[in-house]
Formats: sequence, structure tokens, C-alpha cells
Amino acid sequence: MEKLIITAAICGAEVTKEHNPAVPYTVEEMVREAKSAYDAGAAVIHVHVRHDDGTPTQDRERFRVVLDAIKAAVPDAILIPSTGGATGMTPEERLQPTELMPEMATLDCGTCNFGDDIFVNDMPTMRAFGKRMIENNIKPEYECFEIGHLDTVLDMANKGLVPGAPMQFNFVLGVAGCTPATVENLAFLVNKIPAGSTWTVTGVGRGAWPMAAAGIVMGGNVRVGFEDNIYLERGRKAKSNGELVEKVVALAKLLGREVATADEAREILGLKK
Ligand code: KMH
Ligand code: ZN
Repeated sequence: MEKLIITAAICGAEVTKEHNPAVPYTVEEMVREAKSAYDAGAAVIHVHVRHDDGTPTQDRERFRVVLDAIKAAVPDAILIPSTGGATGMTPEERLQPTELMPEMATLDCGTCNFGDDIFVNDMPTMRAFGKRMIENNIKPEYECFEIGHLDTVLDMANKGLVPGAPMQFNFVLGVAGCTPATVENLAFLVNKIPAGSTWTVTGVGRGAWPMAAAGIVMGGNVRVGFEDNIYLERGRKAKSNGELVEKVVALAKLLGREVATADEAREILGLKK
């Protein structure tokens, strides 16, 4: 089995300091959380940005400042800015971080319920995001929240509408209103991806730890972080993203899987030229 790539989704767009006071908003807090995750063993940092008051934004200049500050603190880490942003944002708003030419960015693979909201990724939106990533030579992380999202993006890849092989998928399971975080659902998805692809699993809420264990033993990769889950265990909040990553590292050790450095992760993801 390849080494395990751990991604830390350090802040997301929805979780707040009311949920967990360690959720980062400011540039300094973002750097603190990215560094805690990297030092604990994360090779990849998935980045959303906020204004200092916690409001989510996709502002290009805010992304520039945050990404530069994280790069200065952890130069090796692979940074994956979000093009998902928060529900209700326009496609144009969401695309702003792609203007900064990141090596990777998320590409969300279909519309779905998102708690009480709807996360809109209709076909014109997805075609525009695919075109932008082809033009700017950005490797997408294809985020699938629902089973049908995978078929949608595979069809687009066949038609050359999004970047093709080798594809990196992130199966985000357990969002309220979407495909539940079960091993059965994960196995169904993993069995459908093209040979040579890589994949990560993200379990949301109470799905976080079962999905982390499944990702480790099934040969995939694992995402954790405050975007998805704020608890180390029932009733015990994590004090940092680093604590969540440490738990994945401990699980991997128990289960006999080695953890990839950022350099090794770049190789596995095909980012090395
Ligand atoms: N905040 C969610 C509505 C992504 O980063 O690409 C979407 C999201 C996906 O987090
Ligand atoms: Zn995200």
C-alpha cells in the first residue's frame, strides 16, 4: 500500500468559535492551525478563508495573504484552496482563488443538500470550474458528496471538460442530507474510480473516525479537521487541528500504515513534474 496522505481541513466555512474556540479566523490563527496540523503529520492543508470576524469569504486578496502566510510557515505543505466557499456564494465569487495559480484546488461535483441549505454546483458551474482549472493548470481535488457526483465528473473527464488522469477524489460522506458515512457507501465509490486515481475520505461529524479507519485500511487517504468535525471523541473537543491529525497518525500506526511526508504526497498525487 502507498503511504497515507493526511489532509487537514482547518477551518471550513460553516464551523465557528462558538462550536470550538480553536476554529481559526485571522491570518495568525490560520497559520497556527496549519502549522499544528503539518507538525502532527498532515501533508495537505485544505484552505477556506474568513474575515477576522469569522465571516466566510472567497476574496482573492484574503486568500493570497493567508496562503502566503501558511507557505512561509510550512513551505512543503500542499495547499488546496476551496472553490466551494459557503452555500449561497456565486460561481464567480468562488472561483477567485484559482486566479492565484495554486497547484491544486477543490472542484465540487454536483448540487446537494447541505443541512438546511442547498450547495449549488449545476452543470454550467462545473463546466466553468473545469475550464478554469484546465486553463490555469490546476489539479482538482474532486469533492463528491453524493454517489451520483462521481458519475457526473467521470463523464465530464471523458469529454475533456475537466482535467483528467490521474484524478484525485475526496469522498465527503455524512453531510446532513447527503450520502451517509458508511463503509458500504465508501466501497461502492472507491470501486468505481479509474485505475491510477487517488482518493481521500472525509467523514463528517460522528462519521469522522470510522471513515478515517476505513480510509487507512482500504488503502485510501484521510481528511480530518475542524471543517468536518470538532471532536476527538464523544464529548471531548479537540484543542487544535493538530490533535485531530495526531489521532489519524496514531490510528495509522496501530493499523500498520506509514504516513506520507508532503514530498511523498506530491509524488503520490502526481504533482511532481
Ligand atoms: N462549505 C461547503 C458548502 C469545498 O471546499 O470545495 C463546501 C465546501 C466544499 O467546503
Ligand atoms: Zn471545504
